[in-house]
Amino acid sequence: MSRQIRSMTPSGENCANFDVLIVGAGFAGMYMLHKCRQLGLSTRVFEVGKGVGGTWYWNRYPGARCDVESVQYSYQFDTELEQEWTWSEKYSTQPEILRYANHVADRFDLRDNIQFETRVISAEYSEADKLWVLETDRNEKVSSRYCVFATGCLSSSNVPKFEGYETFKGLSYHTGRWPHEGVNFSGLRVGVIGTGSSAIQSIPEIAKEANQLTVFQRTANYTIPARNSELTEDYVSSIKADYPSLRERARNKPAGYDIPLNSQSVLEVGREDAKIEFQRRWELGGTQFLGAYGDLLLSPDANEVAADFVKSKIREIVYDPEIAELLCPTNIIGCKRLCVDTDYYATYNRNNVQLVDVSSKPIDRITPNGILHGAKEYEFDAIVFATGFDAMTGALANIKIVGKGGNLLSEKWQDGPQTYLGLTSNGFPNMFMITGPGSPSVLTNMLPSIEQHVNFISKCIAHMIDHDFSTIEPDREAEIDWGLHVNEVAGLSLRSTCSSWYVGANVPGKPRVFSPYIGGFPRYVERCEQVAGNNYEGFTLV
Ligand code: N01
Repeated sequence: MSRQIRSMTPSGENCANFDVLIVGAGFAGMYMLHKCRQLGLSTRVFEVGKGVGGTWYWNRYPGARCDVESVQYSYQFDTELEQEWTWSEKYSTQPEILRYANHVADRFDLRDNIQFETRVISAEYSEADKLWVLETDRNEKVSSRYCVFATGCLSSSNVPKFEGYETFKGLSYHTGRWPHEGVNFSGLRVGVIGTGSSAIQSIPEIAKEANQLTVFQRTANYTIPARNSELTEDYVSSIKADYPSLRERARNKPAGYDIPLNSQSVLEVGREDAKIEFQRRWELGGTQFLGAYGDLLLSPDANEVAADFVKSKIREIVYDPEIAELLCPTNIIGCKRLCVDTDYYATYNRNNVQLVDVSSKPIDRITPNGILHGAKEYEFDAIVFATGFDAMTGALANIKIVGKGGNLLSEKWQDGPQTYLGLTSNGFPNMFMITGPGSPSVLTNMLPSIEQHVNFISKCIAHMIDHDFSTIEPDREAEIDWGLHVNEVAGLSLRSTCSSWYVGANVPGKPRVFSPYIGGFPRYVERCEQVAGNNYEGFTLV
């Protein structure tokens, strides 16, 4: 059904006007655009990249693949799309996911409404006109009634301010901004800084190509073998024959991801029996490892049992006992995001790979020839910064977002993000965030979380139009209550207890707040449905 918003151009501005402006053309922005078009709303999407795909457009480092099973890391809003697309592997590679994103863009004819190679630099709310005015790096201004940020949770690259960074004479790359033409490391001496998911996926691949590879590890990480495999025709047919059941099972799981979960306490079953279950899950591979028992992320004693199992595996795989000990993490398993790998630990058995521990003494500086650590200069032809992202809030912080009364979102959030449901923020009417801080987002399978948010936002906009409302804004009390609830549930999990990007610890000066909502996808969805069902409880509609 086509809906019309009688919005006008902001007073005194000569700019094009839309019903909805969307920032970002990853999976969130693409689906938001599709829904807006279904509602008959005039919509424009701004995207920095030359193509769609977001995360999967930028993160092209060797070995990049998703660690959520492909058949679940996919849209479910269109049954024909589900049927016509066939995933080739259990965990898709970045090129395959990007092909999927492009397929969706073509199939739903999305490109005409996306303006590529355009960065939004500011978004200001005009109270007089009840419009958002966005300014881009192309010196243009556009306005709209609604503004939706689909800017991603892990899209703003974080390169720590290493002294001498700009003096390096060799090649340097960030995993999250990888060159489209790829990089040939053959014959090169390569340094990798970081041992998070991106590093753990890329290190085994770079090691196969490079002459020498040196990894600088600040915090050892737990990783579980992926056990990736090609999907058989039979398996794909069985999934396609009953996609709704799979989606339904996933929707009812805390992470919106259908993996086997056991609610039993590991402390009740005892270490020996637990070992059998951990071994079974180790052989199965993937993040389901942490679903072995219900208390692994609740009790330090329980967590230790799982951690000890993984450490025993590291000691089994890595030949050199000293290197094995360096690779054994000392923190809680699952506190930082659990990684999934192919041959990560075994890579340290290669003659051309060395590990440098920078945990107690940080990297001193980057030099023209490489990296100085302690008394030693490591010489490199290329340095890979696998140093992660300014997560959850970084992409929003890069845009000057100004709400009512000329107030800046960055100032409002200087002690941590404040949102209602991770979707909206008081003082910023008609503004939505997809998978924003305070929503399950990064603790879930992103695709269903994105779809749930987009469905919420599009229903809300339809409701506004149908009832002739012009603005929606969350109440401050509702936002405060939601923030308290997000904090309260975070405090119950061991996940909030260590220095990770979940709490912003990887970016110096960032407030330490556990910003995703850890209460689980089903509980969150129920709350959103309750809010919408009660005429947008906690919001003021004008
Ligand atoms: O980033 P990270 P990432 N000196 O922040 C180190 C998703 N993802 O890009 O732990 C030395 O995890 C830092 O050390 P420390 C996934 O959600 C998914 O790898 O802070 N080292 C750490 O080792 C993931 O969690 C997939 O002590 C420094 C590393 O850099 C998220 O993205 C694949 C340093 C950064 O690790 C981010 O992963 C890839 C310094 N000054 C990513 N500064 C899949 O789906 C930072 N480090 C599989």
